[in-house]
Amino acid sequence: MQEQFEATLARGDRIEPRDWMPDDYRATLVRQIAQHAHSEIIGMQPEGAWISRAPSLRRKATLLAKVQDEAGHGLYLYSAAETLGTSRGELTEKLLAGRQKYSSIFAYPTPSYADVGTIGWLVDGAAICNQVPLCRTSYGPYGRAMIRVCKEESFHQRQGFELLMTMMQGTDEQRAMVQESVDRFWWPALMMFGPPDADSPNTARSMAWGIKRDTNDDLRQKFVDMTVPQAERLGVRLPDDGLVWNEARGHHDFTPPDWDELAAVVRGDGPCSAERLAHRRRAHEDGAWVREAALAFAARAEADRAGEGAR
Ligand code: FAQ
Repeated sequence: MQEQFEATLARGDRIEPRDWMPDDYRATLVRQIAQHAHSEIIGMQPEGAWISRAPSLRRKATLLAKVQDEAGHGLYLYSAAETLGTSRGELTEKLLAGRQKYSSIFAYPTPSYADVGTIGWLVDGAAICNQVPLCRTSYGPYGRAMIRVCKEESFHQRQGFELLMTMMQGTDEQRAMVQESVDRFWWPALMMFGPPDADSPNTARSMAWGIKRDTNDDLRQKFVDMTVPQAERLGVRLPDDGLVWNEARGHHDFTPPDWDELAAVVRGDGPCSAERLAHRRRAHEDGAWVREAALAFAARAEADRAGEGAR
């Protein structure tokens, strides 16, 4: 069985739910997919806070649609995790108990409306860099979920860029709002890719299994290279004096973010960590009656079907 698993990976074929897989491969996938799903759901909060205060009907409708898309991404991902023998309820309980994580980026506040644009541009931009290679991940249901997620994330990134471009063409005050927001989000966006490769306990094994296709540092570099010309086009400054084009490397050099800060946020000590989990817990409790009603409806439908079968 182990040989068959390895041969499938060596051929570049996908592992499917019914295939044999090593326990560690399964556990790693559940960990990563669950963390990813939780990020999408918790990630609805920072931007969702602006739905009621969006400055126009068009901006409100766009933001509503984007936040709903994130909910959809969470659902595809929980479904992908369920094919590995776990349930969405179980994963949610682990998140609420602090036993599973969500992306560090969502532990930061969104005090300014410009943050809606910055999240679209930088956070969805980083998500695209990280997730496009995951369309080729070795586990079938995860890779297939990623295809639609990435298409929608590209659209989200464009909407963020367009929002910021509109503000940059506005008043001095609006331009200052954009710059202030970019100054706050730049470093946390770099942290989204995880710790440096040398300090990443999971990367080597996840790469060998084809779960991850690129290392954290390679994806971070790709993000920086992609973002610099976009920042120039927008007319914002990325807040790093060490950010320069390195001709010999064919890449931009840049200052690494504060890794101690990432470690603290990952531990659950981010500026909004407690608030995000408390909000998620409240929403889960408030939704209990919906889950109970859906289960009762399903049980009733099942009983009706069984009754019809017996007649
Ligand atoms: N935040 O050994 P590694 C989105 C943890 S995009 C929190 O390098 P790995 C879209 C890591 O889990 C965001 N924890 O780990 C959106 C591990 O801890 P563990 C979601 C982090 O897995 C946009 C430990 O540190 N995207 O939601 C972070 O090989 C706008 C050691 O790290 C994904 O989840 C972090 N930044 O690589 C939504 C993408 N970094 O579990 C709304 C899929 C590391 O051993 C609005 N995930 N950790 O206890 C991945 O690609 C990988 O899991 C990485 C981490 C790259 C995040």
